[in-house]
Amino acid sequence: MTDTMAPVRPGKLIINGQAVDAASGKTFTTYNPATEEPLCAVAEASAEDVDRAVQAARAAFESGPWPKLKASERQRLLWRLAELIEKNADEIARLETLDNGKPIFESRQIDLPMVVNTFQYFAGWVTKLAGETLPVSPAFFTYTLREPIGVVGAIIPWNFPMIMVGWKVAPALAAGNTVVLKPAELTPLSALRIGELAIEAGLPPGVFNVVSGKGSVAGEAMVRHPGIDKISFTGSTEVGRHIMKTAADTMKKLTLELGGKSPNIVFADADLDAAIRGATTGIFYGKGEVCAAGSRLLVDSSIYDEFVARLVERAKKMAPADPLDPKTRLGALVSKDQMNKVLGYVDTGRKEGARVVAGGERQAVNGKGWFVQATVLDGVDNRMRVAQEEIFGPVLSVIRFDGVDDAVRQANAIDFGLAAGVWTTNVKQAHAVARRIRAGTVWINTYNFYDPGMPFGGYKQSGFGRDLGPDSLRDVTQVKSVWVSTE
Ligand code: TAP
Repeated sequence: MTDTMAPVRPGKLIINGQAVDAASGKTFTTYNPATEEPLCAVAEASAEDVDRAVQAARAAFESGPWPKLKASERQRLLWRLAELIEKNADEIARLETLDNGKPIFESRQIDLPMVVNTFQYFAGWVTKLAGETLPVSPAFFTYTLREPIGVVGAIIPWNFPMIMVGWKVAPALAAGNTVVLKPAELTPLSALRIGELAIEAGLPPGVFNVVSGKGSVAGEAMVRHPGIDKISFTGSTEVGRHIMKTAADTMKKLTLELGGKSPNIVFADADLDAAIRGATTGIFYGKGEVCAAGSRLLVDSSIYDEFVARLVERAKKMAPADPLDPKTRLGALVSKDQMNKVLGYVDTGRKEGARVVAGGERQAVNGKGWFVQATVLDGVDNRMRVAQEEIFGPVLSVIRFDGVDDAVRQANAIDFGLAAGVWTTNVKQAHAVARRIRAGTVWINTYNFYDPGMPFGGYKQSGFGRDLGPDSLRDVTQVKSVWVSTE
């Protein structure tokens, strides 16, 4: 029994430790992609609200209690926020599924624990971030301080809203920064709820602010605001490029996590049962609205026909269903526009000469919703648009290769470099190919695994900088060199 009709509270901005309306009083509506019905009204931040949030974050960074806290106290606050997220897990996961359309299985069993783990992982780092004592000359005592950058502006996409809050906010706060976060207009609810929980956890006012609103207004105002020292962005390559140009005016530091079209390579000697499972979850997990989706499946010629036949059989069993049903594994796409974009790409594939061997159509659930069938395009050439462009939906492009060098050549023949998969039982080949692939993450005999301890980010036009892991802390800190004369 689903409860999509249960009311969702209107969303308010989180500024300076308070839930507030937009200065203009304006709101926008967020929708349930599975029912096409409105969920609630959400405060729509303008440049004025962004400015209020930045002022609050600046004051909190420069003169609030935040910079004066003992590291162990900051650690305790982050841990407390993790505990509150866990305590409210069912509510936040439900909000995420209602707002985004992803299966509740993913929101509750995968995404929510990831957010909790991320805050706990970075809470652990608070007391371990250290500078160095460097031997330069007996005439000086020389050391470095690892310091926060200041106010971090986080701009996040709609595909993993709550996970992105963890990835952007936890390391920034652990390092002593303050944050202004803008969730995507399509999916603001989980970030706003976590913002409320940050107040309950006792984070000082202004340390973590959330400004829901349009990218072209609130996002743009953040990138232009001189009071923000760094932008940490996850989203499309196109918007990332625009942000990079705009941020140059105020010389902001940047982390850009952008799009991908990741190769998932199956060699003839692979454990085929495992590879079939990996190819399927690699694209259909998260409805394929996953930046690291294994959306280009490269299969060795000698096993190609058998592999595609088995893949098609599996894809045809993956019918879209009610996202609130715990058994559902394929939810609704985030919006009507996204559904139309994805179906448009299926048509493009057909015109380019690919064959639709599974799915390819919209499939309503209970007569409604922006659902698209699990789709497999066979006979794709790596130069086609469906092989080179990010579709961001449950559409797999299958490409043939002959031998290791051809596999690596085709895998790298693309502007993106976010992730890749390699399926083989040959250990030497696995590691050799992992080195030759130009991507920020390579999964060998697995796919789509993430952990707060492992850095994640792109090569090439998939961006630069890293979320997660120790590397992410380098991206939210700066180093000061201190010279003390000892003579
Ligand atoms: P975008 O359209 O790029 O939007 C991302 C965020 O940027 C949203 O919050 C958006 O606000 C905001 N934005 C839009 N225009 C802006 C501007 N001029 N200035 C500042 N902010 C602006 O991406 P999306 O459609 O939400 O997400 C899908 C894309 O994200 C895919 O390409 C996917 O590959 C990528 N992605 C990458 C990763 C990683 S880790 N590399 C992870 C997830 C997603 P609005 O929502 O209001 O437009």
